[in-house]
Amino acid sequence: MKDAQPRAIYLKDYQAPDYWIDTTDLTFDLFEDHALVTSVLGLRRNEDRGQDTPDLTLVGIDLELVSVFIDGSELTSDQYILGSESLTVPVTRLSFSLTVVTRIRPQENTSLEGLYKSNGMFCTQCEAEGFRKITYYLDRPDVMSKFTTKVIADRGRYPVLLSNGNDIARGEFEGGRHWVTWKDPFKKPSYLFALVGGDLEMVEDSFTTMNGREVALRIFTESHNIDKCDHAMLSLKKSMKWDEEVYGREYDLDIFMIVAVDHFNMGAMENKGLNIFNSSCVLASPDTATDASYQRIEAIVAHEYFHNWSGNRVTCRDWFQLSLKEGFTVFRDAEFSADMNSRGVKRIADAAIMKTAQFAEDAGPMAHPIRPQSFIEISNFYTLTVYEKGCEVVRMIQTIVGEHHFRKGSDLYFERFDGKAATCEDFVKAMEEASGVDLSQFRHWYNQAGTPVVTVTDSFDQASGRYLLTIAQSCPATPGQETKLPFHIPVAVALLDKDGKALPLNEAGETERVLHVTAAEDTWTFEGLTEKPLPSILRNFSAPVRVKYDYRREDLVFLMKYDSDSYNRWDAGQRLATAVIEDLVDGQLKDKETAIDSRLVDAFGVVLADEELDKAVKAEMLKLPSEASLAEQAEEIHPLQICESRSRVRKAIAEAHKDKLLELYQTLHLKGEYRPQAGDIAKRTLRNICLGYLVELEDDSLQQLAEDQYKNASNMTDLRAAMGAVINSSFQSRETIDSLLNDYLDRYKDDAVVMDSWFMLQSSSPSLGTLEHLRSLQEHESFDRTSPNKLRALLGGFTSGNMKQFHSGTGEGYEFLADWIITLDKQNPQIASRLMTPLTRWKKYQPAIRERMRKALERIKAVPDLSADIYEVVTKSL
Ligand code: B3K
Ligand code: ZN
Repeated sequence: MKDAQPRAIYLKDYQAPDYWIDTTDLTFDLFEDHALVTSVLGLRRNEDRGQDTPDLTLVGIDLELVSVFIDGSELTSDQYILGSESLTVPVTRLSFSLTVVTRIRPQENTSLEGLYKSNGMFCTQCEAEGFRKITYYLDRPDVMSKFTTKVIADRGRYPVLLSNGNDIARGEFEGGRHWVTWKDPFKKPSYLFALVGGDLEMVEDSFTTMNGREVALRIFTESHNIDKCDHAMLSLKKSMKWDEEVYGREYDLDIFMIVAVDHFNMGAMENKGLNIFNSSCVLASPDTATDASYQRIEAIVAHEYFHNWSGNRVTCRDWFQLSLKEGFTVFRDAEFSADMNSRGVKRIADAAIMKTAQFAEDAGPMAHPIRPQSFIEISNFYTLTVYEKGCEVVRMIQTIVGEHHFRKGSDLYFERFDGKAATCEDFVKAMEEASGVDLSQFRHWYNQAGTPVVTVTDSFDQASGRYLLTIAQSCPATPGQETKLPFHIPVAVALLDKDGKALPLNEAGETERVLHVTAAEDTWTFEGLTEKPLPSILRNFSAPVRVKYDYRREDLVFLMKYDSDSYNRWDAGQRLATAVIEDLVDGQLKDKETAIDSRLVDAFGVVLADEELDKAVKAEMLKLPSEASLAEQAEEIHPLQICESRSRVRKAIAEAHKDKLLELYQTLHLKGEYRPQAGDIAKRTLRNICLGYLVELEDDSLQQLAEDQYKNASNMTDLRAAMGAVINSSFQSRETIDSLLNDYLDRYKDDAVVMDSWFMLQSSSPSLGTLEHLRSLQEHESFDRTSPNKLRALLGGFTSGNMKQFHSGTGEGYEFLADWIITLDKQNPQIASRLMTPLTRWKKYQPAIRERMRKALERIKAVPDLSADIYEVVTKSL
């Protein structure tokens, strides 16, 4: 029996373990209907907890216990206690060996956690608490052990057998079985354990480290995908080099492996020396992957590689510290991507995710600090808050202590905690010690949830030439945290004169200054000005906060044109567009005809015509705020009005600037071989944005443009963009749309990753993605309900990417989602829980919608035996 109701655990209750596991020797005997796991643990009393020998309790889930031995003697069943999720054995010595044999059924494991099968191959996912589905263990990250793993399987079916570390021995058994033994010389927690067994091919390369050591690099996939690994390999080599140059971190084993698997709950996993990846985050070729996938692959390969130090060599003491490894590693991968591509655009893209999705999380029922104080199911805390806001917190530390001290702090942190399990506090202390900067107040970022609001007011006194900038901060209440203490917020500002030039702010002539906002309210004085400047606030998104300043629309137009900070220049455009679209939403609600503010349309024309503007930034500036972003900023969400108003503005921009859009579309056409490089990517992105606008117009020749681009595309980026343009256009016939969809299907039906987009393009299309259409798609032969990627494409595309259809009718979309959640909860709780997120935001919607969303949640809540994952989210949301 499981606990009747899942219970919360608290950070404040943390206790060190009673025992350490110095060595872990595992043997896996893999068969077609089960696997036998023999685990030999070298245990030692944690003497900090006493000299006595209390009973040892190990955790285990869904295991069939076969036998238990202590120091070689088998225990009888009255000598141990077998709980529903635990095994307790008596202890009489300070150190001893425990052998446990269990039987597990990877073939029946649909949760994709622990050991499972994907397309006939064995693979594992152990973070956070999946190892307990493999064997009884102290499955907690502060227990670090040296692992040796022997894998035995049929040679024909599973010629490749992998685990962490180096392979030290291999051999054959009679009956066609073979074995390989792997030894990992580094201590690690169980969540970093990995095993793979399958019929895989590999590409191989090598990297010479800064100290001249040769590391073998291997990427494994099913044979039909073996030609799609080059980009991941190149990304890996770039990451290894970058981590040496920027952080002084060298790789430590003789071999680094990546395995691509189709069925995977998230993007990838940083298992020591054996990263396991979702195929969609590894495989790329010009005609199967878009520019966006190329960049995502580069970023994720880097992220997982960087974990080798920030996560593996130095790990987390407990799961409340998750942001210690994730926030820091996201920061590292963001900086890597900025160095490899366009820094300005990377910052804009990251800020956009924060402002639409993370701010929404902070404002929702699951809001938590980057270091949560409690959780029911840790899987629910792999969130944008822990990852992306965690990254922003690390970035603020760098802004506050300076780049030089930040690097000294990171060196100190790695040195001090190498081979150990650390806490967020340890990280902050290392930064404080290395820099001499007091971060006491800054620590509130780790404890307090919610997005701070920074309200800026200013005044200018002509006679004295004095300009005053007053900054006040506040933070809304979040569940369990009614009031907040003031944060330490670094706010980067510049002051623009009437020609748009940034004024010098000190003797050295610097034009940007970081204001350290620490009080509830504070005022800064700038002397010697001759006119009232226009402030450019929170440059480069220097803190994860909302800025309130009473910009006039002309001011925003001005900033769009002159601000030298790419992020703020973009943000000014987003603010203006949001305000204009909100006018239209208001008008619709009041049944009042409202004209589109021409200043926005004109400003977009200026952006289009600006020859100086970096193309990548220009592309970003030409995107209207997404529906999700408009929803996030609304007091009360009126989804259908948002969709309609936004689309009206798109049409108006297209109409006003048709010629310029067409001219850009034509001149940006790239000839020659596809290269996933920043310059080319910017051109393709900009060109496809132009296409998106052009198909808003009822003009046969423009509609033809999209169709022609589909037919002539020489790479997946252009093909997918053209397909999107055709599907989403109101002026294309169903016949044309179907013929393109069929063509795509014909070409790509055997490529699972490419087919994900086929589903996603349809489910997220406001015209095509109706409930009826979704029901037919879920029966399609290329759909696979056991594949998280397919589920995300179909359901995520609909609920998060198709505001119009998800909210249309009288709640049928919510009931459809609820049905899926209830089914999926039995199969794969982690995926079910993720997909439920859109429903949890019900309180922000207009009353009729709110009520229907709540009803769907209530129905889920009433289902008996919910997983801890769904139970936690549903009870916190209602
Ligand atoms: N550490 C993994 C995430 C594991 C999620 C488990 N539910 C991937 C990453 O952040 O690199
Ligand atoms: Zn990570």
